[in-house]
Amino acid sequence: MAALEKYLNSTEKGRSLFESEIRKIKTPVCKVFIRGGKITPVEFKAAGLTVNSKDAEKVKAKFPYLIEKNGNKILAGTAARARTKIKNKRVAVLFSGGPAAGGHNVVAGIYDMLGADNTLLGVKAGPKGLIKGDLFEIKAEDIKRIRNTGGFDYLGSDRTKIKTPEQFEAVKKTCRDNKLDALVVVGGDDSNTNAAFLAEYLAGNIKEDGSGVQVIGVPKTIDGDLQIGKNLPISFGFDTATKVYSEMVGNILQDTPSSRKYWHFIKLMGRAASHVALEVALQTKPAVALISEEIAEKNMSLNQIIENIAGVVIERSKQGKNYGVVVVPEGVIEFIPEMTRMLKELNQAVAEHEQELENKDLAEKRDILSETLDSDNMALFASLPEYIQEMMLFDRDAHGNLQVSQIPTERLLIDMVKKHVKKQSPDVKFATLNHFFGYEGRCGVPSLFDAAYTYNLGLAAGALALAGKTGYMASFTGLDQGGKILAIPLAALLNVEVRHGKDEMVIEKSLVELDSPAFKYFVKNRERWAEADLFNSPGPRQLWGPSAKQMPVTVALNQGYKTLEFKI
Ligand code: FBP
Repeated sequence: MAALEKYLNSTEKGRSLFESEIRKIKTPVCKVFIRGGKITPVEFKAAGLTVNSKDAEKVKAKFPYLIEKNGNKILAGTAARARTKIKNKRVAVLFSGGPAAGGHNVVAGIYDMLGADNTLLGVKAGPKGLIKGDLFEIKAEDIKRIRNTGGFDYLGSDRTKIKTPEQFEAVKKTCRDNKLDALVVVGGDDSNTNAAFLAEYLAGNIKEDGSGVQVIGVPKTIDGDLQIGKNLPISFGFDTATKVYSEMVGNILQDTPSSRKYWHFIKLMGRAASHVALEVALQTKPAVALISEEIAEKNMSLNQIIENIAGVVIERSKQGKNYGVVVVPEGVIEFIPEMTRMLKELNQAVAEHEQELENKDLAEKRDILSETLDSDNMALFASLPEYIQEMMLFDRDAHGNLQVSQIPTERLLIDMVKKHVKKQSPDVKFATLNHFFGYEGRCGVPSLFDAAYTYNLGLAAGALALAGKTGYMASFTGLDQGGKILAIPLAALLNVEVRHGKDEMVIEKSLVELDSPAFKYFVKNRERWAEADLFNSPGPRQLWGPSAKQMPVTVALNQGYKTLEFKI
């Protein structure tokens, strides 16, 4: 075989030159973990900070063990006074929910913290694997292979919610069968809510000596909606995803004045909150970026949104710029108040008239629905493009609810803006293209920020396991000044929310706040970005060189940092 061919074969299975090089990168480690040049466990002490549930009494009734033991006090990781050897602990780790870059480094961090005297087990395929008892021992050679790599493929993941008594019982059995001392759940708001319930359930009488199994959470989600002010600046995966999207949006922006013929409507992932859209807007400075939380708070109608976008299109056309970029957050539909009202009524009407609607054409269906829907809701429904009306009547989940994330919002906006522009200014050229960037950003090689952030979160989770703590989520903050390790009590984070018509205790999703420095900065500048081409094309995320140490812009602004550079 020719030498080049031989080399090419040797790069199979994640051994491209790039992947081989990134495995060698030494991620920065918070100095609290280093003693004598080696990774060392830390002690956890009260940090003088608290988290406060709005429903503290109800939480206390449901989580007597965790509230009694941890209360609402945040702990800080501090250098241990003496080196104590902890041996023979068995810790398992699982991924839960959608993938996010850096998950493998969480595993590496836990592994390195536990050291050779303890055992780390991997749970295959997320919570489902925990219920089934599908665990395996993680070895040093695996860690070498997965370090700094993207994806969740080493363990796998799923979205099973552990909720029935049988599922909790099965988890208990898995813990006993595998002689577990601790379980680390790497997930978003729902998975960390689940971790709180597991921590309470597994608190006692699990092991032979009558003690419990510790449960520790790690904050993950590209959506960035698991943040707790200064105590948790961001969930991991957000930085990588937004850097990937910013590169792609930046490239498209660079194309617009080059080809001078298209308006691009780009939907960005982020099921509910608009953190991703805001971050990408701050990194790339497009002509328009919608922020769902602003739309909801200002009670904007779909028509107003369309008018605003059309206004920018017409104004730019006057300057000869028949091109531009509109950034659209994935979840925007559910934040338009009149839309949510209409969809609620539509869901009920479709369920009531299920049989009548069958085998009818769209006009006939509208007639049937108009007898039930309120006139405003009916008018809004009828104003939507017909393919969207069809989708809204057919694409439903097992509970009969519309799968809003399936709606091609970017196409809907294009069609409605087109109609509006044609009516207002028939001579304006408005050629469009639509895109959806989502899966492209979840599994790429982690940015240096995410690689370091996740490795330190893994070290923190491992240290919490060694310190015998349960019911905490690991956090890493103070990212402009060397970093600070925190442990946030999970039960105290819970609040009562109505989900699927029932009261549930959950960790609230953190949404974009309109009085946050990041949103204010956006508002201050967006008109200039709409008018003139002031866009950025930030390029691929870099792992070496001056831009490698850049953290998310929204994080730096909201945390009040003076610089974009993370310093660990
Ligand atoms: P997590 O909150 O579980 O991290 O997932 C977030 C997300 O990436 C959203 O942005 C997106 O809407 C969703 O997952 C897509 O889910 P799926 O992987 O089931 O298609």
